[in-house]
Amino acid sequence: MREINFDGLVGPSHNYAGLSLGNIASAKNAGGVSAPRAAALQGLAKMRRMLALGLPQGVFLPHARPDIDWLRALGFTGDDAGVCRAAWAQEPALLRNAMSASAMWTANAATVSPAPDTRDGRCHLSVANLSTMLHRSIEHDQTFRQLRLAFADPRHFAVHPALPAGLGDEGAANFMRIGRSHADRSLEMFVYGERSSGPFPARQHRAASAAVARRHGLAEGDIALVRQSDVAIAAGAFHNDVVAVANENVLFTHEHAFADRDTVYRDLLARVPGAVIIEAPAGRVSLDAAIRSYLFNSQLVTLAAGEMALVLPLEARETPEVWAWLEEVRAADNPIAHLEVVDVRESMRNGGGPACLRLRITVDAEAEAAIDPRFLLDERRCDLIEAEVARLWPELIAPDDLGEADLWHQCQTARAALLSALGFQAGEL
Ligand code: SUG
Repeated sequence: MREINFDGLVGPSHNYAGLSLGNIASAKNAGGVSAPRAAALQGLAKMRRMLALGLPQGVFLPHARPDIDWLRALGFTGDDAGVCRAAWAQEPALLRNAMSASAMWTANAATVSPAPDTRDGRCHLSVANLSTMLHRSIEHDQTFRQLRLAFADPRHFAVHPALPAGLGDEGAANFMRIGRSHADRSLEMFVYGERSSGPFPARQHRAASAAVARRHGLAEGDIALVRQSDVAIAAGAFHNDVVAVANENVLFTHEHAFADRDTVYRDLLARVPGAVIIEAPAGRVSLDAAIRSYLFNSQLVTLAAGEMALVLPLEARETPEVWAWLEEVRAADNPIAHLEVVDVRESMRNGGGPACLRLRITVDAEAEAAIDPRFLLDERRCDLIEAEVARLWPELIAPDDLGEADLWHQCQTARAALLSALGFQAGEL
């Protein structure tokens, strides 16, 4: 079995509208000028880097933006431009939401339980409702459509729609799978937040995590429901993957990621023989530095030789206390042997690091062959995407541009051209 990372391609409407309460980068950069073309090229370069490391790579495509159907459902009428014009005039905040390119962060697209963990031996995917943030709550319809197309074969996959909105679910960003190897039945750790007295919302509800685990048919003994620490949420860790990441038998985490760290570690070590916990003590790496640098929002991957690599954002190398500790981790006796640095600055300014940009799907050869190949990448398909992005994605978007008919039109035509170049029929996605 092997793990395929499906990255979200940054859409042409990528902008800094500051829509995410509790996401410090998004708030800090609100009102800034974004660079959608550079953003998509940065993301694509990361996908190519993964291919170069010998890892399989997939892609999910940008959602239709502005989301005209959503605006129509909110009562705006007319042709596409008329709908947007009315929204911009009456409720500009709604149009900003309808223009968000947030579907790029595919760690939030769904929660995935690979076949070895599930009762029926199929890979189960539950689309996340993302209901805590308005701009993200728009995503699940189009995500469901895309996942159902990509993983259409019912012999290998079961794709579940989003949970009811009252149960906040943020997908794989609050989920870690830890076991002996990708191929072994593993412990599925669901990390939730409690509504706290803190300044920011806890986006993942415990009941949502439990519902996903039930739907996926996981055995009781393979589930851990773990509470995220309030301190981490208050410091800006709006998702658990900002303070922890796991791969095969390794948990790489900050000391303050979980509410009850000792119990979490004890339970993990008891249930997963051979588990390795690599913890950043707060005395070496402050929670603030971890969140600023997105050290834990790295992709922890297993390379062909069996060694692990951390694929980190540039910001981690630029934060001295973080990089010094990482060099020690690399030199120490543990599975992490390589540090790979990628530039995803445009996404980082909205609080999305390397790990936010990807959804992991672990499959055996037969299930892999059943995936719609239009969602899988090789260098040639990367070239194809790159050419369309370079030709059609806007270079810059300033806040007021979001009200411009030219931009709405450009976002629609750029996406349509890309989908057609990749072999999708109009209306298929
Ligand atoms: O949901 N940012 C995203 C970032 C998601 C990161 N994903 C993971 N940690 N897995 C969010 O907060 C910013 C959008 C804006 O402000 O326009 C935004 O939605």
